[in-house]
Amino acid sequence: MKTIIEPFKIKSVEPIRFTTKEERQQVIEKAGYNTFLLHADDVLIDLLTDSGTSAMSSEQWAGIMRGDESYAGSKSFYKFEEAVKKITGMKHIIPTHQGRAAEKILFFIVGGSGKYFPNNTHFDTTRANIEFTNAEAVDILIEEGKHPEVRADFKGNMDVAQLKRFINEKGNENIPLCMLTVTNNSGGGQPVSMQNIKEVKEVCVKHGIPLFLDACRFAENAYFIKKREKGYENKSVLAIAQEIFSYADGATMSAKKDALVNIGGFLALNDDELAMQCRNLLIVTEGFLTYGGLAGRDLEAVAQGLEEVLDEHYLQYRIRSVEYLGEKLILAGVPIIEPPGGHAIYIDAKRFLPHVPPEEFPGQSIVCELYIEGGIRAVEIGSVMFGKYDKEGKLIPPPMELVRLAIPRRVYTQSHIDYVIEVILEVFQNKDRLRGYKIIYEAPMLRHFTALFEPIRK
Ligand code: P71
Repeated sequence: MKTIIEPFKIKSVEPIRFTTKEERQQVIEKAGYNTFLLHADDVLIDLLTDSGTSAMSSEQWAGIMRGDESYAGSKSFYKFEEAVKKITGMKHIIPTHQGRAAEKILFFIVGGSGKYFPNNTHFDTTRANIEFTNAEAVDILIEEGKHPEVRADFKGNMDVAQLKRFINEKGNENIPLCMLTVTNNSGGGQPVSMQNIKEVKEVCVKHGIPLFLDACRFAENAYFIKKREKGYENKSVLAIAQEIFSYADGATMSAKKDALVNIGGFLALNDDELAMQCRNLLIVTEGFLTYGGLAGRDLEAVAQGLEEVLDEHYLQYRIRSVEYLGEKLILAGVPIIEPPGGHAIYIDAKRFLPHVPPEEFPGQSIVCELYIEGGIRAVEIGSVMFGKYDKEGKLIPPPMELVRLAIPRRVYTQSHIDYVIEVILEVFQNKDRLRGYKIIYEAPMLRHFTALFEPIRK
């Protein structure tokens, strides 16, 4: 087998700025040791997120010029609608400016106190939008998915037996919908199998609960199904994606991931009544029905991106380039979630820094060190992002303490990734020197975006 290469050549480049370690030490201190608060210009390799950071193709840029900016009934909207319908098969396609806007509209309507929303694992914005309505967001992930070192093909699967128990306990009348996040971002970018989607759907049908997808990374999930699930090896990724959506009654999507654009999203629905309610809210908060907070040109770029993301050469390169980073780290003994996920590598901070307890945010410590050592920006997905407090103000940590290295789509080359590996290995060698952090400021919701930290000096 020959090297799997980037299935594109580069037409336009963007310089990255080099800084010294001393500069980075000052800059991160000034940012309160929170990488969200860094100036991107001070970052060399930006692995904060794969969201909105894709490089667009020449065809997408051409679409930007073709964008029809009519307020109502834009030609670009119909192109967008057709592209989304082709994949999702859904009846109502509602554009939104990004994923969380779709979530906000949906949960504002179906949420409220006394309601429960099960998911394999809610991502932070989904959880926040549910909790904002005083409803409860509940994670029902299979046990394997909670153990970084356990290798399994579909660690994003929902625990179906537990879902059944949950429905019996809470009552289906209190569960307006059940969600599946494909791939499971908070759990390591791990895919959900078609078998699991079908089983969850069956349970939902039996109890009259609609099934929704959080579909940000549906193409990566579909590719994993093709590679790992029996019976799908000869199906096209498009056909697999269509089958995934065929089991869903609705979907929220951040187009900033698998639609290969810098901004955009949508809500897709089959239910006429719910769609009408969502559209009414859309007009109040996002914009008219045919643009939903986006420009016509953005809709063009999404339509084109949805076509390109299902190209199997692209997906082969995409999944392989993430796996390449993971393989090299595993080989060097760095603990990561195994197997590598679709859009990111997740360092297991608990095993990387066993001497730093969750209350001292081991993930945040690694994130800061990666920046200081090599100008690499990553993000903590652990007690900073998902930690809660009990009545006594004691931290309730989530099951895993992770550092995510998210790989923007079509942006970095193999030598960028080789450099990232070198920096991680250097930090790993010096891990005993790393110390924990404490929070000195935090917002009441989604605190990770703006929290300020201080190193704990013992
Ligand atoms: C990611 C993001 C973007 C992000 C959000 C919060 C903190 C840091 C980075 C966004 C997702 C997502 C899933 C599964 C919904 C959203 C919201 N992910 N569901 O992973 O991963 O989409 O950003 O377009 O509003 O870095 P949105």
